[in-house]
Amino acid sequence: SRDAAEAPRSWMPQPAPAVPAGDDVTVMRTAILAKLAYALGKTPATARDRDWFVATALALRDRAVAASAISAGIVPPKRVHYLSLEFLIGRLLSDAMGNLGVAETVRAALAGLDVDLEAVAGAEPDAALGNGGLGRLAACFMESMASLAIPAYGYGIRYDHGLFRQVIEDGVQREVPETWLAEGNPWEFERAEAACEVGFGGDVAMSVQPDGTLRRVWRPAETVRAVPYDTPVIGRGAKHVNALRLWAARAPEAIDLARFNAGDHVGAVAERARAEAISRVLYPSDGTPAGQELRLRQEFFFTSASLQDLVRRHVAERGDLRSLPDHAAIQLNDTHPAIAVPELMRLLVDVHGLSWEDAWHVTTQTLGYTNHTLMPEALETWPVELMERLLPRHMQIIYLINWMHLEEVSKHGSSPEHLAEVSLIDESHGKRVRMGHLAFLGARRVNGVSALHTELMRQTVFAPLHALDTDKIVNKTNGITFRRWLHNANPGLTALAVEAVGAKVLDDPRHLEGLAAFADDSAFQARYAAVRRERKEALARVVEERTGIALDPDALFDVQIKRIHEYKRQLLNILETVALYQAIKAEPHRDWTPRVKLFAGKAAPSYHQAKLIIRLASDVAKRVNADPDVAGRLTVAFVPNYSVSLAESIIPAADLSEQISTAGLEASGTGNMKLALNGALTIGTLDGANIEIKDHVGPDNIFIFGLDAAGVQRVQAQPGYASRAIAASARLRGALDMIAAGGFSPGEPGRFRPLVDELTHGDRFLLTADFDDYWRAQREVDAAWRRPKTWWKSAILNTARTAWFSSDRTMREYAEEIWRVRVG
Ligand code: B1N
Repeated sequence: SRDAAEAPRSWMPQPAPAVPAGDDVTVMRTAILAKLAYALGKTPATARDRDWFVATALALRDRAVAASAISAGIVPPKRVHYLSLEFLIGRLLSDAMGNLGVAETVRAALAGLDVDLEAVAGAEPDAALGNGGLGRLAACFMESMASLAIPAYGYGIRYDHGLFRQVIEDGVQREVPETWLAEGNPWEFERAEAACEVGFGGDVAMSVQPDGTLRRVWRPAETVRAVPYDTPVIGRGAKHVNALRLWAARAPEAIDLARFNAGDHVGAVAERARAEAISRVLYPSDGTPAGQELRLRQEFFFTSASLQDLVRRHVAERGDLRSLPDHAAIQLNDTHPAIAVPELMRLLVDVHGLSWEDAWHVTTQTLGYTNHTLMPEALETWPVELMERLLPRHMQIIYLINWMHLEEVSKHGSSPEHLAEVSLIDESHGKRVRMGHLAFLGARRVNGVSALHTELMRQTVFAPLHALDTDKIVNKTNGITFRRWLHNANPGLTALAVEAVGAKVLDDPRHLEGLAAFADDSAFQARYAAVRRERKEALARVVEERTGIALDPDALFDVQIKRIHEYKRQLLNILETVALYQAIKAEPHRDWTPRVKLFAGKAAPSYHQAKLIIRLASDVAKRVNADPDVAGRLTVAFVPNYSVSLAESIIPAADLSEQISTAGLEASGTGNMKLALNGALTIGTLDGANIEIKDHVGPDNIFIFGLDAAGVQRVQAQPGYASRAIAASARLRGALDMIAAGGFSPGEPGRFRPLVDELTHGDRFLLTADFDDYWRAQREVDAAWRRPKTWWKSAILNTARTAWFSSDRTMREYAEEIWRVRVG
């Protein structure tokens, strides 16, 4: 950061004029200096990188507001409302500059002040309001909707603390609170005037209406104020701007004055602490249910506030709520906002007086539900007892929906077993509300996130409900925004693509296909490889800074970056690493392909096996990196604190992308798309979107191994497969034995016992079944790397043929088939 004690510069006294004048760069510089002076109260001499960031962000926000239809009071024909408990947006500066088309202007404006744009951009904290793929998907969708000019609100929670910061100490993950708001947030507008009240608890009473009819009214015991904060989401070319509206929880009364005056200074603010706890922290669970009352309070809090907000807007703009489906689509990102089904019914029936039938029609014509996982332990259910206590009126509505639903199903003659399967209430282990079923019944369309996942939804978890309405489940394969994951994260590759196929590729990624014509061209290959090389050198600097491990940019960079989860099988990758280490030591003079294995990802704090996998990766790295026998051939690093911004530096530098989940368990994956787009070749199973990536890039340009989803089901039906697989593979045994014998934990030989035990007794995720074929595929990778002409051809073809994975394509499909909203 800059030295505050530096001598004043000649340009320092220059006041920030109110009216911009001069060329673009001068105007921008003036705007930034004005923010620095009048919004921050700083001078260039006292400004830190962080202050320059805030000043720049504020100057850009002005332009976003100027471009916004919302500020212009335009009422679009129909809006999308994307409800998500997570928005993993990361940093916003380069998105904003890119989409406003001012990146070079800002760079020059700052350079003229002797300020480096990279340093300023690096001072922005990541908004880590999500765990992984689900939250990042919501962020990509928001960017694409703005770029496609789809009028939309994103609705979520403004967590004070996003996903924890991961510190690795002696291989052990420690979680440290994350404080992205500590120095304020220049992108957002607080809109205290638009606050809503959200109730909890209490009872349900009857009230006589003026016309003599009876209505049920919920009388909550407790209310929490939801205060919205809007962040502008700027579309490409700033032709359209949407809002991400995040709710903060506040107590209705800041302080209990009577208690305070009676001397109870802590008790006077206890209520407030309880209310505000709702938006305090993001749950760090990813794919595992957080069975906590606070989690249910978070879910209802943001869902209710969002529905109240959009209902209020509709009434103001259109009057009659029966026309809601014509003007609003509401998308539920997983079941976290599934309480929207009874909450919308309550608002329509109890508050606005619609008949049950009209309200049910409005609800089921407005809601859509996206499922992101079929793993049984990740499917949300809430105890009926908890729901009755926290949301008594909603529980009544759920019972009524269920009663009508079961009546309807029974008409066609149904067995008790069938009724139990389709019921909203699971009675197998205490009474619990099945949130997936609730969302399914309340939605007009239910979608999966890849072709395979959608097919498995129809065949497994949702099969009984699917049979009742076979048009309801549709597929919408995930996508990623190319503006962030190619244009901003990899400007070198983007410049090369523009040079080769023209600037039109920036507006329509389908033009990337034109790169295929250059795939064989050695001059083009050399330039493509040079871009990669430069990114690898930059990544090597980052990794050395964070871990002390030096990487050789000439080696193959093999990366597995994602949440740590047993089904994602980081352990399979580590086992292969150990086997490779042993093989190199056994034959040190063979011409091994030099490889760097990079791991990064967070484990849920209470997920012990996942934390042990991190520890094993770190311990393996320690031994391998210290062994001169393998030096220059194998290097292993676990890079701490994986985040959106770390992903932005790893992805452009990756040669090989590890997508090795047990087939049938990764709903889609989106890191797989980012890496393929940036030209990393995939080694992967036929799972999630890997299958569609293979279809697009072609089988010669991807390394597929292992069981497919059907094969997994077959093997899982054969008890004892793990011991047979281990017995059959000397290589696997060698790796397992070395780990079990303390080869990587000499001071504590039993350290990895739980991992070894899981593999030898049970092996839920079939690592043992896939190991040998994975090894085979990895040696194919080695051989391919030693044929640079074909390697780079494949890499270029990956970039050329992954245009379909743009989230613009995904959003167009949602707009047309789910939301029925016009694009542009
Ligand atoms: O959603 C992503 C997919 O690409 C991934 O394959 C999928 O694993 C991921 C509970 C989840 N599924 N379920 C979650 C996250 C947080 C939580 O509290 C579940 N995340 C996914 C986008 O479709």
